[in-house]
Amino acid sequence: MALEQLPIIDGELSLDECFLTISQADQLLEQLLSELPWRHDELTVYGKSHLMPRKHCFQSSEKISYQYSGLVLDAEPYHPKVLQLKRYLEAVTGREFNAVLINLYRDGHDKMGWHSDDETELGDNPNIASVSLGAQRTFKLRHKDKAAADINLELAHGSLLLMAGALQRHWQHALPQRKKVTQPRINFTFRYLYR
Ligand SMILES: O=C(O)CCC(=O)C(=O)O
Ligand SMILES: [Mn+2]
Repeated sequence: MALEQLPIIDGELSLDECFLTISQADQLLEQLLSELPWRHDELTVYGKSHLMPRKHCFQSSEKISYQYSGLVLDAEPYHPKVLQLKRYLEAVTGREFNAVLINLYRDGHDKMGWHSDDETELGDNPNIASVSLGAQRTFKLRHKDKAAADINLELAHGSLLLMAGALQRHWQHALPQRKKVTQPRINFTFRYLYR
């Protein structure tokens, strides 16, 4: 399959629902669920600590750290399968990535709130390649100035969503809870961090 451009204003969005084959996605999910060094960090909100509603890890071949949600994550080396995925993505998209944030949503209670991937280290018009494995979940986008209707995408096992252009400046995204979902989901967001 191929990346298909979705109609959107103020940014670029493309989706390949079958970026990986089901058997590639199955194998990767099973191996990475058990082999990635998942962290379960706490966040402090209004002076109170809470465990985050997901687990995560951050990988790169460079000695970089990523400041995100009030945390500083130091990069761990790539898992060989994650490095392989990065190389495949770079070949398919023609874009370069030097780090990946990997989130584990253990079931439909885990989630991510509204935000843009607009940290300074990502530069002005970041390319963010999002690969999903496991339970299908809804990925929501909303325009910051309400200049367009909200967009809901179903991100399937083995799909690739590419966010590019001015998207992070004009839109926010979120992954809401889906309490009926009992299966885990892994999401990789490959990024390029400038230092
Ligand atoms: O899990 C997802 O699909 C989105 C993750 C995300 O937005 C992020 O890691 O910044
Ligand atoms: Mn994001």
